[in-house]
Amino acid sequence: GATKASSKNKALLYSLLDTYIQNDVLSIEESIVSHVEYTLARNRYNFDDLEAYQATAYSLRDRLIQAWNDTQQYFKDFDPKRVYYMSMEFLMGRSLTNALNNLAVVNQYTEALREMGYNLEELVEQERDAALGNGGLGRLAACFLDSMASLNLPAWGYGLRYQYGMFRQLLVDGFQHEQPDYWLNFGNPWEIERLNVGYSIKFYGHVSVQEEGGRQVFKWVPGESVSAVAYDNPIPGFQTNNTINLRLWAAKPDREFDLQAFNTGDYVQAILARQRAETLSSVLYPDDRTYQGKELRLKQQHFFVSATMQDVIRRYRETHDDFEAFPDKVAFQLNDTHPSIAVPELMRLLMDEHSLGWTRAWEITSQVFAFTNHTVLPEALERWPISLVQKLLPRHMQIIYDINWRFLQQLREKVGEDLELMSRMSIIEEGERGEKLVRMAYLAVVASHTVNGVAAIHSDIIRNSVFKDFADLWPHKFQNKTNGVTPRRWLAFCNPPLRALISRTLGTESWINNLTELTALREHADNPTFQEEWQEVKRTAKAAACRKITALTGTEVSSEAMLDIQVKRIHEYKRQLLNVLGIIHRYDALKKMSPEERSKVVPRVCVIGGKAAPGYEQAKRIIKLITAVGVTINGDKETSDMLKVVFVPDYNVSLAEVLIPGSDVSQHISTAGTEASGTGNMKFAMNGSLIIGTMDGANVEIADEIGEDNMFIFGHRAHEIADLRKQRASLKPDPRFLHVLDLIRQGTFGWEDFFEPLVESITTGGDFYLLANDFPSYIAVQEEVDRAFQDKARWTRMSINSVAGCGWFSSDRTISEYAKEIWNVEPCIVPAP
Ligand code: IMP
Ligand code: B1N
Repeated sequence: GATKASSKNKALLYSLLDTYIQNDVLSIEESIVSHVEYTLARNRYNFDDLEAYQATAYSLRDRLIQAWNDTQQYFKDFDPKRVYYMSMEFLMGRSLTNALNNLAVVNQYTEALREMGYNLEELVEQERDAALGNGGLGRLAACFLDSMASLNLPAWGYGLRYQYGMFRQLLVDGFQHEQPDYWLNFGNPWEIERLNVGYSIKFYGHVSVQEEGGRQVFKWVPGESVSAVAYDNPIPGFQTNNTINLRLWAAKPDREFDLQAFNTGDYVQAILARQRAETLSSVLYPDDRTYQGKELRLKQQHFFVSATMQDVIRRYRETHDDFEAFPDKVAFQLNDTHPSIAVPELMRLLMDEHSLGWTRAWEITSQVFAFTNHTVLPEALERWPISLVQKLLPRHMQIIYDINWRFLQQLREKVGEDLELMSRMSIIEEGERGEKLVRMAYLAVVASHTVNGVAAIHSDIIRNSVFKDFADLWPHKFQNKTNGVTPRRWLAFCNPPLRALISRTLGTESWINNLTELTALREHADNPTFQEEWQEVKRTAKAAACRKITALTGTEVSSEAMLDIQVKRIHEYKRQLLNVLGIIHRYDALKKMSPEERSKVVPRVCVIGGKAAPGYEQAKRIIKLITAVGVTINGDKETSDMLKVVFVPDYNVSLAEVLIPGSDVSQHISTAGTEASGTGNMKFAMNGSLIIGTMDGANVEIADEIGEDNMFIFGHRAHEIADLRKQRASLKPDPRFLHVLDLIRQGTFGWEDFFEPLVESITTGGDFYLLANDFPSYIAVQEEVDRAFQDKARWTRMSINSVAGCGWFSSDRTISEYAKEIWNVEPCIVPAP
């Protein structure tokens, strides 16, 4: 039995660890070496870089755990309203540099490792990225955690602990190959396994109804059950002791569920069947923006959501006897519709497990959820077939029908018998061929007290088209929360020379927590000495980026040339193809010049990187086109001093941290109205890289903040797009556009048959993303870019003004808005130890 609390020597227990963790160099050395010896069981006088990295990570983890424990203890005692950020994706990247900087121990660790014979910068490279996300949506969740910790909010993240993260992209002959990302190969020193925190998650089976005391009681008899086990990941804030938690769930065989299976005789088969439960959380779906309707994906969603709801209810119930205060203590943010099955799950738990009636359960449910929409592309909207939901989650299907029925009643009372409107707004869609579907976005809208888009233009589109009927019904529900990025990872930690220059100039580091202070840089924008220092910072970062590019691609790139980068998921709407067409046009123009003319051209290195969803044929063709164009252009001695084209493989968070600070310009050129926000644009601007962009997503607000004359804006505006699409068939494209297509067709880059579907997609009435329409202004703005680059003072001023105008795009600003205007949560500052 456990020792009674009263017989424990509390005074001794409390004092024992008081002096354990100290941050002088010797203590750090001792802590690293003790992890080498006792955690890794290696010789303390013989360990390699990987082990040195791991021991360093464990040593830091001790420090994180201390702050984490203090924080959780304080939250528990103080019992503030908490927010839970629910996301199927968290694209965390590496943790070492982030932890060192946040705990303010970079110098001590650098020195400790140096004395022991190791180089911190090399150890950093040993860490695998935690790539539990596809792109912007997952990285946004990671930036939000950073801001929630730094703003001392009582917040937690909840997600899934995939064993295979985003695939590793390999290029073979210029074609994308996908390789498994088994990132846990050498363990994960940052996480804390909580084998004691586990919940049973049910699937399949049927629902039985019983009368109990004049009340109908629903009992879900599952056909399958797996266990969810918690893995906690401490998230430190910057210059605060507050350390919040990212709790990720992993599937394990359920302890009790299938005992009968063992009585049938085949013991080994029964064990193997149990073991298969673990596959549930094993892999991240690598598709962003194409909904596939896979059963395993819905299973993952329910698994994640059910574990989270049970955990939050359990925590709440530790300090509350009933659910009256639940909405005052709990806020859930749904990161897109992926966790929206949480709505019927919370209803089920409140009604079936905690005996609340429908009305009270709905009052509570509709006060705790808020929902963020991240895309308006119709192919991304989740719509689960009723037959699948019915089979996998029979009780949830009943609840969804009930929610819908009551919603439609309410609608009828308000607007009368408008059948057309009711079928338009119904959560259940009568699909083609009689197949009914659950519109998850509508379920989320109906149940949430607040719905938000992720940039001003996107929130307008939501209100005026995607959710127009709902916005008319409930105008107060709809808000905008423009995305942001953490200025720690994306400026201060990835670009130390720029951090130093800014801090020296402003005489303080307070801008890191209060990014609008950067506007003070404007007054230095034309100062020649400051410009010199600014250029020197860029040279350093650019040299590092160029070294990385050469290491990854084998192509020598000069850091004298303009470094032009487009890195993001490969997608037709993001128009990497427009970039390639522009490059081909540039090449063609170079070829037609005299050597004399050519020598006056601004040399350019064009870098494109990003992953294509494995089943997305057109995106994969675009990758091959980029590499094929690169082979031809880079191999052409006549022009290769003036133009290089490289595709960087396996774009991820860590590569972004090197490329972004080094770039001169970056491209964010989606068709207006298609990119909800974009966050890469903010990261580039924050590092003084000038933006070539359309008036789409957050670019619109970037232009407001840093000024259009500090960017290179081109292309048609969102309000023009619908008409242009209607008139596509009658468009006479610019001859230069047609010539570029001819060059591809003629086989200038080989593979002309393989590229035909790409050419086809942007000709003869196709061209859904309007490349032909925007091509002339794209070429014109590129010429403007070249002119600007030749005027060093002008360019540097624009670069300084970019950084100066980035204050609005700190995720601290975004999260403060969420906290005040959606969650109603306040900072809960943990006292210093
Ligand atoms: P929960 O809120 O009970 O789920 O706790 C979250 C985590 O905080 C747990 O895994 C505990 O390790 C930790 N924790 C919970 N209560 C306390 C406490 O009173 N002091 C310190 N840590 C706690
Ligand atoms: O979310 C980002 C935005 O900045 C981007 O503009 C937006 O495209 C991105 C299904 C998605 N929208 N939808 C997804 C991801 C995974 C998936 O399975 C959709 N990602 C975005 C942050 O707001």
